[in-house]
Amino acid sequence: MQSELQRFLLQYEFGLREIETKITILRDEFQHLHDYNPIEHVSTRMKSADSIMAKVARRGLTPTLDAVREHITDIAGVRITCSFNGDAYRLFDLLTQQDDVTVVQVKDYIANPKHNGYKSLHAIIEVPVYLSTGRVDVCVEVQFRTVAMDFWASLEHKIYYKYDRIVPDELLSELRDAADTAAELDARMERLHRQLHGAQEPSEESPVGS
Ligand code: 0O2
Repeated sequence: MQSELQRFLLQYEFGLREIETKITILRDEFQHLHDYNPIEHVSTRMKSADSIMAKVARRGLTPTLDAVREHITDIAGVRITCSFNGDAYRLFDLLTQQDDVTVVQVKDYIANPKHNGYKSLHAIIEVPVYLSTGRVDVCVEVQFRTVAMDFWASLEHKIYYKYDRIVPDELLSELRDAADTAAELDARMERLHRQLHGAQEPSEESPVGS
């Protein structure tokens, strides 16, 4: 069972590598064509077997690999931190329009921020991986967000876990204020960037599906 699980998880690691390669190609081509890099940094993470199983238990699923494949879509995760919201949407489009990428789900928390102020564009995408035994399609969760929002989210995440998910009201309201400040900074920096590089449509007006 252990080696079966390891082999199963390996497929997701390969899926992660496929997406990383696609992002690297987009970034390098962008740099070459426009002399501009829309990506500040990219990080990847694999969910551990223990946290996959904890999520399976929380959801009351049968602990089988088939159930995990069907229901746990964030085993492989990629986070793309961009300078501006416009870049987040543009990269989302460029990645999801590729022929071998299937979009399973999109949550646009940039256009519709969460109640706590969280802003990020999430996509669950499926990508083929070719093994010696043939093709398998694996899900990868891709998050696109700005540097300012990444800064906010990493602190909020720490606070959330420090307080064991029950954050005091006062701190919640401070976090919401900080999220507004980060969003204002994003909008301001993007305006300045557009002035520098010529007028383009503002990103906040280009949510997914519009
Ligand atoms: P980690 O450690 O980053 O992986 P699901 O994850 O499918 O059970 P959910 O919450 O509906 O359900 O999915 P969603 O909204 O797409 O969020 C998944 C991930 O987005 C989270 O993964 C976080 O990484 C990030 N995220 C979502 N909401 C927030 C938020 O309010 N604050 C911060 N800081 N991050 C958020 P994990 O598994 O929670 O954590």
